[in-house]
Amino acid sequence: MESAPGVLPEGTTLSVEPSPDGTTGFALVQAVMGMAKFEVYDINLMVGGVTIQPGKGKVITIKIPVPAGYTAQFCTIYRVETDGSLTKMQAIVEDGFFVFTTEHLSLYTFVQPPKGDINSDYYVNIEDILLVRDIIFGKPADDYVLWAAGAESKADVNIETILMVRDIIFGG
Ligand SMILES: [Ca+2]
Repeated sequence: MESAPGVLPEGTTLSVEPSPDGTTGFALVQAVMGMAKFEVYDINLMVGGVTIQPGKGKVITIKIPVPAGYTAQFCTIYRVETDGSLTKMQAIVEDGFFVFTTEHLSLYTFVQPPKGDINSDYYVNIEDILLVRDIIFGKPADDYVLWAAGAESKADVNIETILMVRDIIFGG
């Protein structure tokens, strides 16, 4: 955590607690994240055991280590609002950390699309197969698309890719 001098009271510490499967926070995210892989964290500022907010207009920088098994560049960080909706955060990846700024601390989640999810909507379905077909027929593929397709280069996106996505759809 970083903040400009004077933004936070003396003795403020940052608490980052995982919200595992079975918690309300986890269930909120699970309800909207489809087939994606995600982690949920409860991030709070504490002074003397009491949770505080930075306060209006006071921005702090949060750094969370990228956990094992995640490809950071293809993850998105969201703040989980009290109504269960998600707000996308502008985050960067720096030295193995997700780094983002916020004025409000609560639950945060970082989400990685499932393999085969070519259009990055967190589900693998027929739309993704149609996109693979489009790429085979010449549509460009960026780094994310190649990752989701399990391909090294655009030349590796072929009928095998379609069969792979099909297997994912059918639980393969
Ligand atoms: Ca998809």
